[in-house]
Amino acid sequence: MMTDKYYALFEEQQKDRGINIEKVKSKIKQLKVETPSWGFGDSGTRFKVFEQEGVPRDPFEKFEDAAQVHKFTGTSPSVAIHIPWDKVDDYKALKSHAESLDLSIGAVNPNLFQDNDYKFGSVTNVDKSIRQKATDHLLECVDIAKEVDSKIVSLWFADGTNYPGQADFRQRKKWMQECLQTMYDKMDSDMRMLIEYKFFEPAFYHTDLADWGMAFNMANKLGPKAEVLVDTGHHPQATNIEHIVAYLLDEKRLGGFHFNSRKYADDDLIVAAHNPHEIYLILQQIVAAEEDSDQGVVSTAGNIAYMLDQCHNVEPKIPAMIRSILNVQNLYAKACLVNLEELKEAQEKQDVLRAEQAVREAYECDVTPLLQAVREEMGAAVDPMKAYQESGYAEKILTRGKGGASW
Ligand code: LRH
Ligand code: MN
Ligand code: MN
Repeated sequence: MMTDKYYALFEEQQKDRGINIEKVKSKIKQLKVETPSWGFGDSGTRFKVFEQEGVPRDPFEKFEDAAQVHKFTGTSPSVAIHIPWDKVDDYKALKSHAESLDLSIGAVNPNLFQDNDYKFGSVTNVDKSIRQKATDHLLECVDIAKEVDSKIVSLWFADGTNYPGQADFRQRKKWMQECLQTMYDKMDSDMRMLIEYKFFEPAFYHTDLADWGMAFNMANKLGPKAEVLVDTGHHPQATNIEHIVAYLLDEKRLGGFHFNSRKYADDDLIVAAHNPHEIYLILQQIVAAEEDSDQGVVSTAGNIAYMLDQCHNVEPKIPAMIRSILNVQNLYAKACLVNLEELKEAQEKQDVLRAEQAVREAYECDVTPLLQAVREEMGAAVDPMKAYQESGYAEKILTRGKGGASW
């Protein structure tokens, strides 16, 4: 097979570079990236939600579509749910359905932004009864997570204001902490609360959890079950996200990622469609942390919940998800090819160009033969996109018609 010829050459080249290729392969096999249920439904911008044909009509069908992504990539065995978008009468039935498809239910995401009551905030609302309602929803999501055996509840708040003077920042900070503490106390000791930040949108003046420092501080105040979630689309332009990631890893407070790409704001596009180098540099920090002498850093890196958070507004959703998974896998593979000893030596000698070269060289490697070999060994499709397109599934789901579930 042609693949073998190219792979043999690749392996030789990497061995010459001092790379332990078997270790790299096993790391790639271990990489799992969760898909978001909402990425399979209809979505759009604030101007229009376009309806696509064949979109899932309920949470059960979202899992069926997610199963296709995992079937061909072998890399996305869990699906995040968003409540109430994925509200069902029987969560145990949803769990069994997921398991019958070789999937599990991943992070449970409360939704505190789509109710009229939350116009002026949820856990930071000046009205105590609305704060209570929001807290009750957080507790409901902890219960759902327990019911479906998920260990993660992932929080994002739209809470914020549009105008100077509109609200009392410090008071709101206290209210948020109070509500989150109530939720935290209800979580089992092996559960994790992931706290996501975002600097703007929908609020245009201030957002209560605007950046990683605020999320980190909140996690620290709550305790060890709370960690920070980094959504790659949630920073001002030119933010050094890999530095944030390294910092949080060192503090043992990096809990997870929402991967997506953006050109301008929180665009939620296919991962690495824009600026793949940024995702590579993030993953490179993680791969380096996996080799840290501090076991706490190693285990933090090993427990990261990798998730996609995307909305496919104009493109077909299942292949868009496959593309994203493959892009993350591709960039992770490259990150594994950095010769860390060489990098360390260059850093110690303050050899700027050699250090930069060590990081760049791996990025420039074509990892196609490596990924093909790994997929073959994993029993996944060697070319997952092609295999999906030839499977006939996209045609089969057209019988669902238009007007599926939307976010
Ligand atoms: C907010 C966000 C958050 C939500 C998701 C739908 O922009 O990234 O993670 O839960 O989008
Ligand atoms: Mn997100
Ligand atoms: Mn977002």
